[in-house]
Amino acid sequence: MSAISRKVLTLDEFTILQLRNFPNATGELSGLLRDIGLAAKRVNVEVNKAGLVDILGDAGATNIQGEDVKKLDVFANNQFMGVLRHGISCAGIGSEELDDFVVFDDPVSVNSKYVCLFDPLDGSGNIDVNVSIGTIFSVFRRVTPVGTPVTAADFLQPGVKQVAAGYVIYGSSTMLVYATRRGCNGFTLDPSIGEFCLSHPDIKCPELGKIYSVNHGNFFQYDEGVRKYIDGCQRKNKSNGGPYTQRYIGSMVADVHRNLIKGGIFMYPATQDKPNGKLRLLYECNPFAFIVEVAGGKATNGQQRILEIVPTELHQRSPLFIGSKLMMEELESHL
Ligand code: AHM
Ligand code: MG
Repeated sequence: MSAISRKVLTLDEFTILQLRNFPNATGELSGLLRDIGLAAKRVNVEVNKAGLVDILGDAGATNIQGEDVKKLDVFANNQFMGVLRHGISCAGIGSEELDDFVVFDDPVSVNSKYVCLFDPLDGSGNIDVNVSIGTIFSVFRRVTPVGTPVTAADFLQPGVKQVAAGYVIYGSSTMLVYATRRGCNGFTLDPSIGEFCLSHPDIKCPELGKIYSVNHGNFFQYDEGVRKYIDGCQRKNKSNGGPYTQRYIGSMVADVHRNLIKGGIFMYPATQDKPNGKLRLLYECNPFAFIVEVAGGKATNGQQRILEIVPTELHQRSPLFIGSKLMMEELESHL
């Protein structure tokens, strides 16, 4: 093996290498991913010292959805918004933490062709207890003309139109995983050089896994079909290799990441209390649906492919079933 082929690729090197295959590409998407990687590194530093400094705990406000906002959520939101605003690849953003989308209308940003939606710090209920949390992002090509301020139409596109989607997991090590139509790749942060390095090339979700992830506390609030499927997960079944193992961290990024690598199914169904489920379509369901589909899995709301839902609101919620292809097909036969 030559010295070059042994070399570990950084996130920047990898995106530039991809770019070389497209002579007409402008490099804007690479720039966007570099900006996101930078914000992720800054957030990672704060997440790592969350127990030490007074950044831990409630910021004392509630977000648009009436949920407590933790200080680190605010910090993460500001970091991602800041790098994208000051970068040259993003014309506007939507965030879980902001009531409305934000237009970047300075002369440079207004000429960018992408908009970005993100959940800056998902699983924030886990911050206080040192459990993995994450950032989720979704990138669309705008539908309004370049050079004009972005509008709601740029953000309310169905997930199939995503150009890229990804997540960062702040865990035992910090990883950035992103997918484009060409594949899904994972990068682990090497703290000694402060770079994300390609560690999981061309991720494929196993067709069948042994893990199911769901909040069992809500079991009696789920529809009959969902309850039947969950019941089946706990029984010996030669055709599906059951019984499965139940794993539920309560951080979607960590739960779906594990299932993506090991094979499994993650569910956040509708409940009596939450008839549309809990998770947000635009910055939680859509990006993961895109990533998991690129990796060979499936994602639905129980009736429809997640990526085909046409959104009507920035913060709309959706039930979510996502994971290994054969497990999803078995679930669908119950719904
Ligand atoms: P958040 O965006 O307020 O952090 O909520 C999203 C999180 C997901 O990461 C996780 O899968 C889910 O909420 C867990 O919810 P529950 O505690 O109801 O099972
Ligand atoms: Mg969140």
